[in-house]
Amino acid sequence: MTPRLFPSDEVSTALREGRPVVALESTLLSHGLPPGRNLDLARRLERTVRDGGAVPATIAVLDGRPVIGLSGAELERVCAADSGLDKLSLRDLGPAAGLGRSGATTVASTSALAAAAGIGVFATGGLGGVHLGASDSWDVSADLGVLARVPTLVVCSGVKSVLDIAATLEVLETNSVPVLGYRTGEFPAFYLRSSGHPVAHRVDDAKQAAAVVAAHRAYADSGVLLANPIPEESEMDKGLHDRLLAEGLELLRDNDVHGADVTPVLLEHFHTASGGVSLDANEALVLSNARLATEVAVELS
Ligand code: PSU
Ligand code: MN
Repeated sequence: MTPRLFPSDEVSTALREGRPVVALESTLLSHGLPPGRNLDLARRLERTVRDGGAVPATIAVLDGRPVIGLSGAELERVCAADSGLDKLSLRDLGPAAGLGRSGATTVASTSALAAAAGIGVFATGGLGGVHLGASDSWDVSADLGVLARVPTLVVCSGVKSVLDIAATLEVLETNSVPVLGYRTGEFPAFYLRSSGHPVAHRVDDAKQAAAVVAAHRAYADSGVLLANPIPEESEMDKGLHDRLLAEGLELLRDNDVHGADVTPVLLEHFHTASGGVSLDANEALVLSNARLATEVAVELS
């Protein structure tokens, strides 16, 4: 059965003509950034992709329709303070489509929708992963399971240190997802350039990344993770980072926060308690990932 997808005219034309397209997710806009800043970033991300010579395809589910390449008005709707959008992982796509609901897509659902639409490259901020204490809670993001099955290149800045990074890397290995460090031999930790955990492979330019992606497709159906550290000038101070992290984890415990709410609640704490420093960092890294993803998409096409 062909999935019901709603690509914009621009995106379908680009795909038909074999021109590069870069997918962008919407959860980082609606659930990861405050209204007021999210729309501006959404537009800058799309401009970055265009400036690099590719077509941006921001993805969300609107009134039950998975839209691949939101229009300007749809982007405004997703970023509105009163959007009321759900956070949709892959398990939620069927219910949202079947029941006519609207929601923002995570790495898991964006990768799956992008692949179904024929888009091979996707830029985001941070990947979901194995949560601390997952051996009791079983909280492992569906992002990992989807990367195991969907042949999308995901360009991100690693995972947050609110996750169990070592366990996340183990699960990626188990699922045969190659993790490439971009100009680094260490896995990045979102706000920080390094987590201290080594990656097995390093690439130094978009051409090398594209060569790996093209070769990987011949051997496995899994995706590829290209881990691009936050730009040096935007990296968060380690002391501030560690303090916010400890506070955030305490907040989760005190308020009994679980499941899909964990990441949004933590992000909100980082943004308010850092007086916006984490927002600047967040924006800088996503823009840098969009730039890199575009370079790779251009190489692949
Ligand atoms: N990490 C961030 N910002 C985000 C997310 C992760 O720094 O907005 C979002 C992404 O959409 C990611 C999702 O796919 O959270 C993972 O959520 P969960 O752990 O509930 O699967
Ligand atoms: Mn979870």
